[in-house]
Amino acid sequence: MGNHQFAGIELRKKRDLVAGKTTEKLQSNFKPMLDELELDYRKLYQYTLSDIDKLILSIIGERNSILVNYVRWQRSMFVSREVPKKVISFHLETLREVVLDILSPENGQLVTGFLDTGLAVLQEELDEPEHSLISTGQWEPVAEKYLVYLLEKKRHAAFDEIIPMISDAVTMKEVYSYVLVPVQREIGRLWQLNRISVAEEHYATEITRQIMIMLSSRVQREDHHRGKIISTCLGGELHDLGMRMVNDFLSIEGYSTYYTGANTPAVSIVQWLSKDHFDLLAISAALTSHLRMVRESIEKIRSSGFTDIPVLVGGYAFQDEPDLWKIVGADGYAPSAEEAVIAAGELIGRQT
Ligand code: B12
Repeated sequence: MGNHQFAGIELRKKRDLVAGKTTEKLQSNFKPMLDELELDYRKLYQYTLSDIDKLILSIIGERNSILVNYVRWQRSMFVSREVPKKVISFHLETLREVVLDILSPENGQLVTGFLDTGLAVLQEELDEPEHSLISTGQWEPVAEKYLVYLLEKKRHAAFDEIIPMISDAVTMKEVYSYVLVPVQREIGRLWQLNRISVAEEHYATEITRQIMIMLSSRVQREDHHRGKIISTCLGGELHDLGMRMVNDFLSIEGYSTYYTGANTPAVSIVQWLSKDHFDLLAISAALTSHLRMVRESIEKIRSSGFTDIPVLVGGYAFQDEPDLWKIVGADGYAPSAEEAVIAAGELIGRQT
C-alpha cells in the first residue's frame, strides 16, 4: 500500500473528528460572516464532511483534479450568488490547519499538499461554464425550442414539441441523447449561474421526467433475454433520470432491467442480490460527494460474497475524468446511455 492510501485511510478514520474541529474553529474565527450567510453548525459540518469526502477520494485516487474541479464548481456557484470567495479559502485553510493538527505528520503533509492545489484554484481567472446545447447538431433547433418552452413555463408546448416526433426506438434514443440530456444540463448550468431558481429547475425537470415516463412505457419489458440487469442510485443520490434513460436504452436492445430508483440503501441491493440472479449491476451517481459512498457500497457488495457480478457505473459525477470508475472499484464505465449499452454487452459477454 502506498503513502497516498495510508493518508486516505487515516483521514477516512478521523473524518468526523476533522469535520467537527474544522467547524468549531470556523465558528469561533468567522462567526459574523457565517451568521450573515446563515451557515449554522449543522450546515457547516455537512459542507465540511462533503469537502473531506472529495479530499479522501482525491488522495486515494492520487489525483488533485477531483478536489480542483470541485473547488472550481463551488467558486462559480459562490460568485454567481455574490458570496465572497474568501468563504471557500477560509474553509480550506481552516481544514488545512486541523488536518496538520490531527493527522500524523507524514500524512498531514501529504493531505495539505492536496488542499493547497485546491486553494490555488481560487487565484485562477473564472471562466463561465459552456452552454450545453452547443454540439447537438441537427437536433439543436428542437433542443433550443424545448428549452425555451421550459423556461417560459409552457408545459403543453414543450410536450407538443417532443412527443409527436417520436415514431420509433431510433427517434426516441435521439430525442433522449440530443434533446433531453443537453437541455437538462443547460438547466443545471443556468441554476449553477443563479439565472434560474431551484423551483424553475424542478419545474423543467418534472416535465422532462413526464416525457420520459410516457416514452419509457413503450419500451420497458421484463421478458427480454439478453441479460438481467439491476440498476440503482445509491445512498442519498436523488438524480434518477440518467439511470432511467440508460435502462430504456438497455431495454430497447433486449435486456431486462430492474430499477430501484433514487436513494437506495446499498444493504438492500445486497439483500436483493441474495434472492435473484442478475448479470450486471449498474450504478448511477451525479454528485462528486457521493463517489466515496459508491466506492464503499461496491466494497460492501463484494465483501458480502457477490464477487462475480460485473459493476457498471456512470452519471455526471464520473464525467470529468474517464478513469474515475477504477477508483470506486467498478468493472466498467460509460459516459452516455448509447455507450452504456456497449459497455453492458461487453461486461455481460465476459461472464458467459
Ligand atoms: C435535475 C437535477 C436535480 C434534481 C434531480 C431530479 C431527478 N429526479 O433526477 C434535484 C432537484 C433532486 C437535484 C438536486 C441536487 N443537485 Co442536481 N442537478 C440536476 C440537473 C439540472 C439535471 C440532471 C439530469 O436530469 N440530467 C439528465 C440525465 C439524463 O443526464 P445524466 O444524469 O448525466 O445521465 C447521462 C449520463 O451521465 C449517463 N449515465 C447516467 N447514469 C448512468 C449510469 C450508468 C451505469 C451508466 C453506464 C451511464 C449513466 O447516461 C445518461 C444519458 O446519456 C444536473 C445538471 C447536469 N449537468 O446534469 C444538476 C446537478 C447534477 N446537480 C447538482 C447539485 C449540486 C445538486 C444538489 C447538491 C443541489 C443542492 N444544493 O441541493 C442536490 C443534491 C441532491 C442529491 N442528494 O442527490 C450539480 C452537481 C455538481 C457536482 N459535480 O457535484 C449539477 C451538475 C448542477 C450544476 N451544474 O451545478 N438536482
